[in-house]
Amino acid sequence: MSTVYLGLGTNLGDKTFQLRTAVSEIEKRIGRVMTLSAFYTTSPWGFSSKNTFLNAVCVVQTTLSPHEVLSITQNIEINLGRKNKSFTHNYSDRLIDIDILFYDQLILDEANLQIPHPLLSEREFVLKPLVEIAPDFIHPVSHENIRTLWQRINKGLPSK
Ligand code: PH2
Ligand code: MG
Ligand code: MG
Repeated sequence: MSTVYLGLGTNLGDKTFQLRTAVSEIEKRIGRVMTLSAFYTTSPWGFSSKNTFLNAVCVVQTTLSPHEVLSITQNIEINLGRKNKSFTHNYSDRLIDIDILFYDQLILDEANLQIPHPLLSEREFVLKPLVEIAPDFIHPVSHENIRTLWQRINKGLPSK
């Protein structure tokens, strides 16, 4: 059994409904959702939009491999109506986005899947819900815990 940390975000439609539906699909198809953060209203990061985001993270116990988790999260995104996928920093408004943040202490660097998520240490919208539910989790690359990453970004200091 492995533990996967998923980041969820939406800035279109009924955002609370989108996040709740995504979590229930994750529970049905990926594994038991052990912890779910609060839903945080956040400003668009890395692009400009008039639509604010609702973000959350959850911790899931799964027997699936990272690639199986990826293909199911992508299928859930499509089922929830996602049309436009962003490629490298060309972000756009979306009904739902589900990102793999961590998978145990695994480090994976492949063209279609990087774990840990390469930008998570720079993203307040990820670290804020993550520090709520997993402050002591150690980032397998930087070896710092989530609380430390959160404090750095919260003080406006650059991520290492
Ligand atoms: N996701 C992005 C880019 N920018 N900003 C916020 N606030 N929340 C997100 O989930 C988000 C973003 C790329 O997936
Ligand atoms: Mg994303
Ligand atoms: Mg994504």
